[in-house]
Amino acid sequence: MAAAQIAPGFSVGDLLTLRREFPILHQQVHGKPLAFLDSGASSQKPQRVIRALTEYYERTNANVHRGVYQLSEQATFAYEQARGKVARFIGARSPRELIFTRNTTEAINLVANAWGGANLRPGDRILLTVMEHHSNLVPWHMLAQRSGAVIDYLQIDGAGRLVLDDLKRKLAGVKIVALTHQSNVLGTITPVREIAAQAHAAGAVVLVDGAQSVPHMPVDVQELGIDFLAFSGHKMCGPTGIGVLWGRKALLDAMPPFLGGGSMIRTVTLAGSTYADVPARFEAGTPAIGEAIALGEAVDFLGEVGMERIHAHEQELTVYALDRLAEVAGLKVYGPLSADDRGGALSFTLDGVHPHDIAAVLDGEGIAVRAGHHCCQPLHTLLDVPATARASFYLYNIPEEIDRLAAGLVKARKLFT
Ligand code: 7TS
Repeated sequence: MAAAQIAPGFSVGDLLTLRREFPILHQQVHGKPLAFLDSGASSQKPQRVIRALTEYYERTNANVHRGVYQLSEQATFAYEQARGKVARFIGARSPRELIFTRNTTEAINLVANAWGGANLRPGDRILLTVMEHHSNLVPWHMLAQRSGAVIDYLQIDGAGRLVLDDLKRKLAGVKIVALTHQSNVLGTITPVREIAAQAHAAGAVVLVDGAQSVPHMPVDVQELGIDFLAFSGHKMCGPTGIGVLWGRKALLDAMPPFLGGGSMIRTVTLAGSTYADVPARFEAGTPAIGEAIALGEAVDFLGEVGMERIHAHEQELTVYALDRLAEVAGLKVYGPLSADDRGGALSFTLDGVHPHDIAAVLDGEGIAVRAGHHCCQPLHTLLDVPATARASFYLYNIPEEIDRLAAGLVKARKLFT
């Protein structure tokens, strides 16, 4: 997206107000103010989301879809209301297209098992990209092993962008394309709409891993023209233990169940079972009720702040961080070096300093970053580094935290070289 097209980010006043809503941010770590730069792993939660969770347990807690008593009806109403809020947030046609899962990982496993099990035959092809998180690789590896399907990968160029020259050829015989919308390592935003259109023309369905996009930019499933979208509540100001699979209704309706048990059946006899309609068919057992309700509160919050503004703010931070990090001697950033087609996950290495040592020195400065392979081992093999350090931004981060990051990196380099 060109800078001119995006809404302006936040004013200093907006940011101060926003930050006040996140109680965890206002603490000292090792005697320094916390600079939380690891929202790519899990975001912090505003007070109103924490309150929604505790209020559920204090006032409404009861199992859903079973009791006729008032509390159970209230819990069911709130749970289904949350489904509606999240569905609207991503532009779904109906809340019935939205399945609550534990996280992105479970949502992708659901599709690989239920859709993949029913649709893939030996020799069918699955198309992924080399920059996928393990949760969008391993379920397909497992499916390929079970079904005899074959996996191919879209490659990346030196700047970390997908190579699409040979997309048409790679799509031949492909039944499903599964790709990330935003890389959790490189920050690359992928051209999902273009890939989905070509994939559909080739007869494939498209699953998008939205774990790093839905929290950070406006995502509309109709506009993207995709078939499945997976994302996690905990990365978008919601609680852990709640995630989402959105799917086109016709595809979901045709899919057999993934997990079996209570709540997902129509009838059970000793001879066998028949299954409920979607979404109940895919929500076996007692769901994460309070967490779903609190995720509903999180999307209300994000919607009120405005996803365009959140994206614009993160782009401003990313431009600033790319500038500041370029001043650090020996530092190499991976992924696109312009903010136009990247989000605010910045992975880097520092000559002579192991990424874990970078993270430890920064921790001493009160700065939280992640180090490691970020669940993207194949990508790190390709980049020819065992690990990187990563700073990732969200709506509550401020430029001063990036100044502290740059200073911390200079200090780490001095300590270790
Ligand atoms: N896909 C992407 C692109 C991710 O970044 C992550 C988590 C997942 C899937 C899995 O999400 P989960 O909620 O099911 O665990 N990424 C990270 C990360 O980058 N650091 O910690 C978790």
